[in-house]
This record gives sequence, structure tokens and C-alpha cells, in this order.
Amino acid sequence: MEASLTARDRVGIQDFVLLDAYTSESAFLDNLRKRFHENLIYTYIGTLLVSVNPYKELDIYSKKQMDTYMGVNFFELPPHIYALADNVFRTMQSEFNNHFILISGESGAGKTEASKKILQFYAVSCPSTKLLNNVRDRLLLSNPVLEAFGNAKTLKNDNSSRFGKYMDIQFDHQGGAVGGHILSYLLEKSRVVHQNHGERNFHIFYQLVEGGEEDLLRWLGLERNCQHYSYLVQGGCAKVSSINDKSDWRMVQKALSVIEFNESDIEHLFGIIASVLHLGNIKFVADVRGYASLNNNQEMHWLLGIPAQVLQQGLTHRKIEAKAEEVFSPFSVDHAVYARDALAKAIYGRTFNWLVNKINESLANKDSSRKTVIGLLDIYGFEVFNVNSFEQFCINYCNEKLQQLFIQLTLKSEQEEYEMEGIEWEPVPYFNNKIICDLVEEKHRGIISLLDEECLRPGEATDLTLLEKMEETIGGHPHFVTHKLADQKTRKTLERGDFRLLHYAGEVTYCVVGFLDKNNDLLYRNGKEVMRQSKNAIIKHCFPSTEPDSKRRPETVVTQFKSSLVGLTEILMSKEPWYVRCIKPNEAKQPGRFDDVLVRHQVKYLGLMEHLRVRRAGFAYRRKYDIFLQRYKPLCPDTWPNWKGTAAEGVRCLIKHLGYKPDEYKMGRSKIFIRHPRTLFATEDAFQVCKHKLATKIENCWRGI
Ligand code: AOV
Ligand code: MG
Repeated sequence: MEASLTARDRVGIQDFVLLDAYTSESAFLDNLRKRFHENLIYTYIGTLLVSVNPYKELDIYSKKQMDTYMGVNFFELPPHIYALADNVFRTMQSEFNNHFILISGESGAGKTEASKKILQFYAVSCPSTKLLNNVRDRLLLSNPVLEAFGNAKTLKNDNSSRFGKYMDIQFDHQGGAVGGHILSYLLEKSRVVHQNHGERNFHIFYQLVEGGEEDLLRWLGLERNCQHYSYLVQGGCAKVSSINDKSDWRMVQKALSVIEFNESDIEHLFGIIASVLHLGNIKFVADVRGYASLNNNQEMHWLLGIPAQVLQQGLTHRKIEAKAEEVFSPFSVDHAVYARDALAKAIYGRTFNWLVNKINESLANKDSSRKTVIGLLDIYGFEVFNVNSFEQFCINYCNEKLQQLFIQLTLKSEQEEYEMEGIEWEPVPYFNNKIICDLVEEKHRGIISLLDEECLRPGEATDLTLLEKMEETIGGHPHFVTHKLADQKTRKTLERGDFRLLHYAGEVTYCVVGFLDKNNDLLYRNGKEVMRQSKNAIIKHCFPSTEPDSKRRPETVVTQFKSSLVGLTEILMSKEPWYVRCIKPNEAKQPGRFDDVLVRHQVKYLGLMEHLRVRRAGFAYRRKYDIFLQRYKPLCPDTWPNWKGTAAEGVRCLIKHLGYKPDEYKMGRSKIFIRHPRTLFATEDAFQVCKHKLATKIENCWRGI
């Protein structure tokens, strides 16, 4: 007894629901800390998995471990991401419905790693044939490619996702992974032309320069020296000790060939990457009239397959249509730099979308038979830097939306369901961040509307008029603070051009400079026209001649993003949810360090205590009477093979026969609620035995034994 107590003291408890002092945040933290120091990074709250980033390689992801977790009931083994993955898979198989796993947590908490582990688990554990192995390899290898083009080193994370990713893995009715589909969300394009101190551009640029073969670099006109490229050195950290650009390059090459990129695709793709680097090195000088002229760059126009003259004019002039005439108005040097950067961002951003489409073609399953899917959502986490701009505003807004979804699906709907089903229930209070979502997205009054309105007043509106408008319209909102109001609300002063949002995950001060410009994301019309003349097949595809010209205003960046998040929410709401909540143990990215204050803050804002309270007081499982009866009726002679009464009566009869104790379950209006998973597991195990016996009986019957 004593020995087991000691072990429990040392390694903590693997499911918070079983924690004695479950309501105390300190007990919660103690348990998490204990387990973290024993390298036990996973802990459950019922079926929700809490994961703490170990910041070191743990020997828990081997094939042997995968085998151990395959097909085993959830709570029979220590918590693991594989247990969750396996449970989702088996539920999908038995109920033949769609699921998604929402992986959330702040930047650097371990979301992307978690999503990779889940994908690897499916790749290894699903039934395989030669054909399926092909799909499996492509699913797995889409990751290094997308990470190379869409991830970068930030101050928070050396491999930070700079785009949102939702991936559907499709399974056939035998459980084989037969295809996949990826949706990507708002890539942080501004990084192509600007990086803050201590940050890098997207990995692929460094991989190419460091790892590209001699012949390739010569052909692309590149030097093997990142310092040579102005788009690569602004953060002052082209080399990072935790990143091996050379071996990553080799990995990406291998991946591209498996995903069926042919030689010409690869040639065109790296032609583009190189031309962005060349573009960044173009210097403009003022001619005698003060207009921009540029040094010639042979490689670039050759790589893009655009005549030098055309490209040169495109970078130094703007086309204006006056009556029936076309007039080219020359740029100032500043203007030309702006147009060059806009072009670089557009080229990279559109190429990234092309890449996602190309990967999707390779993952597509052409067979039309019905499939079930498991969706994996891995999006950029909440982030706060010293200076936060439009990009952080979009990223943090996205995290608000996901938190809102979590609240709706767990805390809110769960409690509403008890009420609806007539189950006695003491409500658990929680902070609902809807108020912040509304502040951002409410029609006419929300920040997005105000921002878009200002974008519609070119020439008149500036970032500062936006700030004034926000002050006027939402100055009284409890989650919004500006310079004028700072002292009263948070007693922290703010710079003039700043505003602060009190997000669910903490306060973030945004610098309003650049908001209008980034939201408009304008590319001069002749920039597009120049690109249309390109002989590079990818560029041709990305700048189609059918694209409407700027006469009709394109949707702003934030409005497009908002709509894409609405779409994402709809996709998710149609599936069964599962959750992984990732926690970052320290800001220094170091192993073995558990910063109490930092972790406590995350436990708070992720709503883990509230989730635990609901779980603890509530019921782990619920099933509609008819579904429950249909599955388990062979376990009781009175309900098998047919039950004549209502499903609820049948269930009552069934569980009486199974010996459920009164405190283990509750009968709702349309569902049975089961308090602890072990009750359901015992029933499920009995069912499996019974199914086996029945199958043998039927088989023997056929054989005439
Ligand atoms: P994120 O996806 O949550 O951040 P990552 O998954 O990229 O964070 O994790 C950051 C780093 O932490 C990784 O590069 C690993 O070094 C380490 N790490 C995370 N999980 C594990 C694990 N299970 N085992 C070992 N090391 C781990 V962001 O994309 O920035 O929001 O935007
Ligand atoms: Mg990530």
C-alpha cells in the first residue's frame, strides 16, 4: 500500500478527473509538474489530452509504443497521444462517422509536433497494401514540404507555423488511409520581405541556399551565402543551432519526388524561390528627376521568363488608364521598394497556395465509395511579442475563435445538454470569450468592420484615423484599451499609435502602423500584368489572365480570413470533437524547466479547471438510447434479438441485466449518461466477447458443425 502511494506521489495521477482535491488549481498544477519531471508529459481530463512540451526527445514514440497502444481501451495504459489517436480511430470505425482533433495552445506549446505524431500513428497502424502505402507516404511527406514553405523561426518557436492547417485523413470502411485533403489558412506573407530581430524568413530559402546542389545554385544564379540576400538577413540569425537546413533540404527533395512533383515542377518552383531572393536584392536609385531606376538583374527576368524590359518597367512604373489611353507613371524610390516587396509577397503567397493544391491533387482519392474522415487542426498559436502587428491580430483572433468553439462544444453545450435531458445539474461558471470575438467581428462596430471601412477611404484614411475611429466606436468596451483610456482601465501606459486587446489568453498591445496597408494587400495592376507574361508555368497558373482586375475591389485580407474561419467552424461542427490542449512549460525552450506562473496562466485561460469541473460532476459518456440498445442488446436475453418496447425501456432492462449501479448512470430524455468510462469499457469488452461467440456460432452453423 505504502509503495503504491509513493509511486502515486511521485508520478501523480494520470487522469485529473481522479484527483482528490480536484477543484484546486494548485493541486492541478502540482500533478502536472510532478508528471512533467518524470517525463510523463501527457495527462487526461476524461478524454481530453493535456500535453506539456518536454523540449527534449523522449523515447515514447517508437513503433513498439504504437503497437502497445493499438486497439487497447483508452484508460488501460498511461496517457499518450497514441491512445487518443487510437480511440478516435476506433470510434470512427465502430460508429462510421467523422471526427476531428482540435490541437490548441500558445506558440511553441507543441501543436505541430502533436499533429505529426497523430499522423505517424495512423500511417503505421492502419491496414496497409501497396496502394495504401503510397497514400501513407504522401500524407506523411506532405508535412516537411509544407513546413519548409510555411514555417519559420520566430522568437517563440524555431519552427513556428506561419499558416493555419486543417488536414482531413480519409479512411475506407476497412480502416485503410485512402486519401487526404489540406486546407490552409492565411499565410504570414509579410515575412518574405521583413523579419524582426531574432527571426528568419521561411525555412525553404535557407534550405535552398545552404543545401542546394552546386549545379542548381549556379543555374539559379545564387551564391551559397545567406548573408548575400537582403530578404534573409534582417533578423540577424540566418543560422540557427536547432535547425539543419542542409538535411532538411534533402528531406524536402525526397518528399517532393514522393508527392509526384516532376522535374519541371521542381525547376519552376525553385526558379520562383530564387527569383524572390533576387527581387529582394534589387536596389533602386533616384534618377535626375527623382524617379526610381534599377540595377539590372539578368537572372531574375530569366528565371521568371519575363523580358528584362517589361520587368524593369513593371517595377518602376505604375499603369494608369486615362480615358482610352494607357499612361505609365514613374515611381519614386520609396514607392518602387514598396511595389517590389508587394510583388515578392504576392509571388510567394500564390506559390504557397499552388503548392497546397498540388499536394491535394496527390492526396486525392478518386474512388467515390463512402469514406469517413479524421480531421487534424494545427493552427498558429496565440502569440505576444514586444511589437505586435496586423499578423498577430489575425493569429490571435483565430485563437479566440477556436477557444469559442471549444467553449461551445464542451462547457456550454455539455451543460445545456444536461438541462435539456432533465438531468439534475449545478451549473459550472466559466469565462465566455464571445465578448472578445464580438469586439473583433461584430458587423458595423467590430474592429474588422472599422478596419475595412477605413480601407475604403484611400487617400483620406490612415492607421491613425483607424485608431480614432476605434476609440470613438468601441472605446467603452471592457476588452479594448487605447492610449487615451489606458490609465483608467489597466494602469499601464500605451504609446500613441497603439491599442490593446484584453484577449482570453492575456493582454496584447498592437501597433496600428501598417494595419490598413496589410489589410488592403494591394498589388499594382501592372505588377499582375507583368507576371502574366511569365514563362514559368507556376507563375502563369498563379497569375491567370482571367483574374479580375482591380476595378472591382477584392475582399480585404481580414475579411477573407474571417470568412475562411466561418467555413472552418462549419466543417468542424459537422464532426465529433476531440481535444489536445498543449502547454508550454517555459519561455526559454529548455527541457526540465517548469515555470509555475507561466503554466498556471495557461491552465487558467485554456479553461482546463472548468472543463475538469464539468467532467468531474458530469458524465464521461452519453449515447442515444436507440444506438446504445442496438449495439449492446446481444448482452441480455430479454433484449436480444429484438426488443418490442421503447428504446429507453430496452436500455433500462439491458443495464439492469448488466448490473449497473444507480450512481454509475442517469437516464435522460433521449440518452443514457454513463459517469465513468470504465463502466462503458466493461460493457464494450463483454460485447466483443459476445460478438466473437456469436460469429463462431454462425460460422459453425454454416459449416454444419
Ligand atoms: P507549436 O506548433 O505549438 O507552435 P511546435 O509543435 O512547433 O509548437 O513545438 C515547438 C518545439 O518544441 C518543437 O520544435 C520541438 O523542439 C519541441 N517539442 C514540442 N513537442 C514535443 C514533443 N512531444 N517531444 C519533443 N519535443 C517537442 V506555433 O506553430 O509557433 O503556434 O505557431
Ligand atoms: Mg505549429
